[in-house]
Amino acid sequence: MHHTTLRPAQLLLGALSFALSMGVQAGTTLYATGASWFSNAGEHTQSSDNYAVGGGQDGYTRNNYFLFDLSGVSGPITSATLRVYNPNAPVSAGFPYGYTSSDPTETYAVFDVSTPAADLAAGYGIGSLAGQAIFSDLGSGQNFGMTTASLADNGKFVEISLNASGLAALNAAHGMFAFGGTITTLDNVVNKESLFASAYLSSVAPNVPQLVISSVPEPSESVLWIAGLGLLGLATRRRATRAVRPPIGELKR
Ligand SMILES: [Ca+2]
Ligand SMILES: [Ca+2]
Repeated sequence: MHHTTLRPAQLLLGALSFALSMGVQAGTTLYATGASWFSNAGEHTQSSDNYAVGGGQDGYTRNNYFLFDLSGVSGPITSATLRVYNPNAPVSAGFPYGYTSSDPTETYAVFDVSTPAADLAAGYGIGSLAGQAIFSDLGSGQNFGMTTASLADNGKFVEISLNASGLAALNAAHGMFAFGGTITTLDNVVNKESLFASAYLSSVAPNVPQLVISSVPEPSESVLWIAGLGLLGLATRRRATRAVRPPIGELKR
């Protein structure tokens, strides 16, 4: 009959390992719900989800953005990586794609965005002052991280590990959250110095840009876990005591 005393102990072990795997550090991957670019002339095509960034042969410079829905994230985020797919094929024959620069590397930096999500989605024509202000917002302010990109990144995810400012901003956010992006190593020549060329949010599946986060559970969840483990421990001890103690009838004999 010793298996009846073993079972609560096994339950306790199971609960412990579950708590360790699930509760202490949970990993979540969020997929971008929006992405696009604004040019330095203030242009933004409302329906476009092309997230190319940098200098183009048309003489315009582009900053991009990525939108994520954080409403399902609970608990403090302890680390986060923005992963953005960089194509290795043109969207149409002859189009530039991925990393296109005469320089061996370019630096891509991620910034805070103070523009509301609804304004990021709206359309703006060339010369729009509102569009130009958004272009500036996407490439300035608080830096959240940066990375060096090269031809070797074509056909891969470019990864930007978020710094303390980025984590603080994520933890302060509720609902929709936007990252702005810019190439900080552009020269002053009209040429191609771009990243994510030919990249469209709607056509890069299954390589949709993503935010991979690690978070700890809410304090209330932790308390529940500890309380649950305590109750299991108590049950284990009670059963063990009951099994060891002989029946009352036997004691009288
Ligand atoms: Ca900004
Ligand atoms: Ca450059």
